[in-house]
Amino acid sequence: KGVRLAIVGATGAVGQEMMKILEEREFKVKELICLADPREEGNKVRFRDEDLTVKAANAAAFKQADIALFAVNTDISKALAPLARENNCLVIDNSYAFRLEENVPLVVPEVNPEDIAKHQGIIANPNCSTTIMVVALNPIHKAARLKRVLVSTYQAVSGAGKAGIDELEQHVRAYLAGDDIVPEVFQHPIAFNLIPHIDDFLSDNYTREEMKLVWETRKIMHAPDLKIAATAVRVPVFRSHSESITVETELPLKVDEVKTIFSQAPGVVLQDQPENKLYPMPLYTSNKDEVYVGRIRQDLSLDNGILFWVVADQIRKGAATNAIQIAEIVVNDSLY
Ligand code: 11C
Repeated sequence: KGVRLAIVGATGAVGQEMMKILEEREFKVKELICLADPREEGNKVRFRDEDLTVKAANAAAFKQADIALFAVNTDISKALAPLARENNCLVIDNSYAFRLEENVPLVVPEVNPEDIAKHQGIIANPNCSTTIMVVALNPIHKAARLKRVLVSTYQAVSGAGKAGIDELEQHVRAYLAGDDIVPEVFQHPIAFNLIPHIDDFLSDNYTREEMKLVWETRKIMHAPDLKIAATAVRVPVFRSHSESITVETELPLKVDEVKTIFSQAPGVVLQDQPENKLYPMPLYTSNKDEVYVGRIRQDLSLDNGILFWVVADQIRKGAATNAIQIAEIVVNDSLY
């Protein structure tokens, strides 16, 4: 009983997290097929107290699978997804490759689960900072209609994978030892610094990471005209992205109403007791699946404006958990 599930990129940070979450959520897997780069073929990965052998991601491997969770970069997704499709394997892709394609649903289950049924063989998982933001924006949109969103992100180094984690550690050690720092993963030294540059700069001086927050949010929320502008910043935090968000709504909202909305919203944990120094922080949201919201305030500069602070584990809810939530709906509703 269960599905034959492949993970493409099973040895990477997101792939490994997916395996943990499949165990935790007792996902009904008949067979787990762990796929990676041919150079990793034969390596072992642990799943449910068993050592599974990593195989190369090729046509024969996809033939054995009903669903494949892709946790690889955009180029590899573009190369391998057609191979999976030719072999009747449904792709749930975590990369940027297909997110904006018309026939590819871009899904956050708390926001637009109904889009899953429209898939034509590929379902896309959004960028981590987008996923985290829309879980918090959607209940506000439902209650008072969003007119405008301004967001600044504070993104953990693990957004750049294991290499990003290693680089922060190395830079901290080198900085404290007074040694030279040679950035490789990031554009500048990341220890004790902030870098307002994630992904490439585009023609209008926004980065692609900033524009993903615009394009992907509009698609997920079915709000093509929503006004959004973003600044994305890399911070020396290992895990969990944070976001400072200001929204303008059509209908007025009081802070207490917003607290009630967040306390009832799916996937959200309200943490807003300034008097007890309680607000979301990345050290404490890591390894959790929920999106934490706090510091809710009325905007002093705007009618119908609300400010809040959002933090969530971007490897879990921002990537692995969201993909597995999508897979759960696919399996429950027999959509593969
Ligand atoms: C980061 N958000 O923190 C990026 C990583 O489109 O899936 C994920 C990029 C993406 O660096």
